[in-house]
Amino acid sequence: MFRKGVLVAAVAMLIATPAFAGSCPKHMADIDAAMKTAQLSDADKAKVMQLRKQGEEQHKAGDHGASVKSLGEAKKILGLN
Ligand SMILES: [Cu+2]
Repeated sequence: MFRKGVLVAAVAMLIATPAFAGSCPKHMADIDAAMKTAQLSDADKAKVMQLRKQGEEQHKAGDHGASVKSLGEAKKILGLN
């Protein structure tokens, strides 16, 4: 029973982790694509770039929850989400 539980946990992590970690680069790509055509004030543009940078750093540090939150805020300014 113990071994089966470990196996189930390991498989669940294998499935869940890449999917979760993988959503950050997708958000970054969405932001980069939207920035090319975005009609934003300089202040909003700076805010988006700041959040985009912060999100990337959080992602690289393994803090994907914070990263998704920062990138989500950037996307909100861009009118995405
Ligand atoms: Cu991430």
